[in-house]
Amino acid sequence: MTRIELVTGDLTLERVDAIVNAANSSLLGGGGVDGAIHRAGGPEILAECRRLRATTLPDGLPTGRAVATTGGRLAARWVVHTVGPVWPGEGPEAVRRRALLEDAYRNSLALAAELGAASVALPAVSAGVYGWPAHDAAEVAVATATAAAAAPGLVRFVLFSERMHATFAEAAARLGADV
Ligand code: AR6
Repeated sequence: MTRIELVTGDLTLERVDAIVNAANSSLLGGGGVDGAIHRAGGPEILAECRRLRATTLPDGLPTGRAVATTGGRLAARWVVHTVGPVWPGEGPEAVRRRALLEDAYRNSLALAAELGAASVALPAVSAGVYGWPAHDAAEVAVATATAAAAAPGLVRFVLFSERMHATFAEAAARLGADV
């Protein structure tokens, strides 16, 4: 059984086994939560990302996939890096990319479980720089976590603002999810 929690806060301060990074395909850092994780976790995380690029991921991490590194100086033992899709605007392409956002959550949760994490904390992937509308990003996140076949026992969404927290709570209520 997986328990899902919604909290407002800073993901980098989470005392969980693994945190999920909303990265980009390069895995070499960026702004938003990605920048915050590298700043807080220190250079060991980037060094491991560079090793991954030099070995198994020469073309980078495809959208929707997940890969793990050390948590460096973070309380979390692992960072699970995933890449959400960029919002393309309303239309058929949004439907296709929505499936990639589901993949990002599903693959991140499965990888955290495979590593042996009992708890994992996640941000609202794609809902910042990548522009995904918050209400839909929240719905994908909660629906995918609720339905995940493989996930740690505790899945905690750490939302950066009260507004995003309320948006996730509304999505959970719409879905009838137990959070
Ligand atoms: N803790 C929790 N949530 C945070 C934090 C934090 N410390 N900082 C930001 N957020 P974003 P994306 C929220 O832009 O949309 C990067 O440059 C933020 O308010 O971090 O997937 C990457 O390198 C928003 O709700 O990720 C990529 O290039 C959510 O985290 C690109 O941004 C996600 O926003 C990825 O864009």
